[in-house]
Amino acid sequence: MAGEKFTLYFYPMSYYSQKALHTLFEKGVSFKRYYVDIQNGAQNETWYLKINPKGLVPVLQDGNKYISESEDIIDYLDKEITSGPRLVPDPATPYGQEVARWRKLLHDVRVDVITYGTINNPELSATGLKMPWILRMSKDTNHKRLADTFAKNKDIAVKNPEFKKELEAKNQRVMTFLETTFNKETVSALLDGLEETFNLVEAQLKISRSHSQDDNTDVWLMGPEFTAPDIIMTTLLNRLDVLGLEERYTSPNKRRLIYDYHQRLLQRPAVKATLKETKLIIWIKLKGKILNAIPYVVVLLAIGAAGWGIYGNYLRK
Ligand SMILES: N[C@@H](CCC(=O)N[C@@H](CS)C(=O)NCC(=O)O)C(=O)O
Repeated sequence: MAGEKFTLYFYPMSYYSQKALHTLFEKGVSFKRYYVDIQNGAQNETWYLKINPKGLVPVLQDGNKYISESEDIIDYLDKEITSGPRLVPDPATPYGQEVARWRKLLHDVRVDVITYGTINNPELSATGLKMPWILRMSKDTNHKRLADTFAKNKDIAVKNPEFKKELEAKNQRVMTFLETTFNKETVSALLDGLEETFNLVEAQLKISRSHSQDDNTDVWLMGPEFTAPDIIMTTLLNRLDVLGLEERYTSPNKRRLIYDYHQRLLQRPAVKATLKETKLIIWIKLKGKILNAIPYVVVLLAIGAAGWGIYGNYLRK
């Protein structure tokens, strides 16, 4: 659409992209979308490395400014856009400091390892993965995809020495990441550690609820205001759901307040819009597959037509 101030470079299934998307929807701003297919290495192409040398999504573009890091995107949008909830209260106030503390605590959860670790060790998922089939996320495909990315990055680094340092560092990270996510004990330990984080969240919701005058009003993590830690919690809860881990962490018998909180989050229009957007991945992937198949279909049709012509000539003889 013409006239939009912001462009979001993102991948719909990416956790950090979902945080940025959710923020844009909470703020009620329209924006241009640019899909960066991180499963096929688009994040390491030179045009993208120019806007984010780390080769990670999301990136928010505002004119000639590019903001990477999902937490910085939240800060930026909250400063720029006055509509929607105030996500980042004044850090000079005790309330603002408490919000900042919760943001850090939740941002530090190693969701990347939890995600790939659960996919690579599916027995860790309590109720089974709910990944869209078209993403083909399995131990084998992940292994192959990361090995391909590794080789592609080496090639890009040779041809573009200005990105060599970044790409070499990235390949090192990819290697370590791969090893970590295949190590069931490490992933299990992280999942156990997450129990403690969720105990803290449950306790915090209890505090927020106890300060509320009325049982029927919506209470978020920090109280009556919806703030940045709620954006992270929404994304985390939705990710656990996709990984089939929601029962382990948020069953109503175990953590009633988190369960209720999640149900309330799911009613927010911005959350509904984010989830709808992430489901578009199926169409984006399908479109990619159809476009990739076109040259083969054309060749097959050409062969068919030529064969038909030869056969016609043979019959006429
Ligand atoms: N700290 C960054 C993390 C971004 C990140 O790790 N993005 C992942 C997708 S969820 C990515 O782009 N991965 C592609 C790659 O590692 O090549 C943030 O908060 O935005």
